[in-house]
Amino acid sequence: MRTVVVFSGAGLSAESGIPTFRDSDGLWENHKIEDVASPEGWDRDPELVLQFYEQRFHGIKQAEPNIAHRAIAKLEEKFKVINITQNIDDLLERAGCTNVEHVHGCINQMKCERHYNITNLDGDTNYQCSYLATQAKPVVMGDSCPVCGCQLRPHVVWFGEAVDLGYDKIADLVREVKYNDGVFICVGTSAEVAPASLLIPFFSQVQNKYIVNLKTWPISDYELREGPASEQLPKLVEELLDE
Ligand code: BJW
Repeated sequence: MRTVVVFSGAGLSAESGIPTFRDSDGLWENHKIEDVASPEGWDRDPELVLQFYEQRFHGIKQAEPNIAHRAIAKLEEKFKVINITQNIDDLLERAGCTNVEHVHGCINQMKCERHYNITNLDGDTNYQCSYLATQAKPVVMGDSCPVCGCQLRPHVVWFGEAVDLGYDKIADLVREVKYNDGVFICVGTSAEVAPASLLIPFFSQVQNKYIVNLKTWPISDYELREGPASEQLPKLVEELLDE
């Protein structure tokens, strides 16, 4: 079975009413990144950070998957599909996708503020506090970790925090896609944030690769499908299913 890897960003969920980050009217227009998406911001004013994510939690709960999410799920009729998403929403899962990796975390989960890991010289990872659980309602000030008693926070990845990307796994995935005539689709991301953005150069050795975005992309070896994901992805998916 051919493998399709779909790497997505905020543009995929924009037409579900979830704002992107860097477009005009995006989330960073109204919030300073360093205040709401960094460990330093959390140390300064955790209440502000929790309010920001409480709004996001409710916004995501109210949103519905759009045609583009559903088109990705449809690919599973014929392909092994692996979603690597930077989005913290669960719209891919709600559209029916069965294999979704959230590299920047997920709004449906919460963790202890001491969840950060320390990797020793042998490469072993030890969590300061390993508490990680599903959150059915947004975390508020005073919600404390049942393991160590510290404040809880949403399970999202802020600037300066480690991204769980597993380079060995990615290298295996690139090989898998390359050798089973697979496909790499990058949809709705500005690719401004590393290390997730490095997936794009990693997959450049794959033959069938597409960028789906509202705006032109200065990247030569990818086929650009310019326009809203809700128009471009269903078309691309139909083409791939017809091959
Ligand atoms: C459409 C559309 C439609 C619209 N159809 N398309 C220099 C200084 C300091 C740091 C760095 C530095 N250089 C590199 C770094 C590292 C830093 C980084 O990359 N910074 C850059 C900004 C420069 N990265 C990190 O800090 C990462 N961690 C790290 O590097 O750790 C090192 C480490 C190792 C070991 C131990 C410890 C540390 C962490 C990055 C975490 C990013 N987190 C956020 C918030 C997550 C939680 C939340 O959602 O609130 O992730 S930031 C934000 O950006 C979010 C997104 O996932 C991410 C990417 O944004 P995305 O999805 O691309 O959205 P936009 O808005 O940028 O783009 C939308 C796109 O959609 C546009 O192209 C539109 O055209 C398009 N679009 N509508 C199709 N309808």
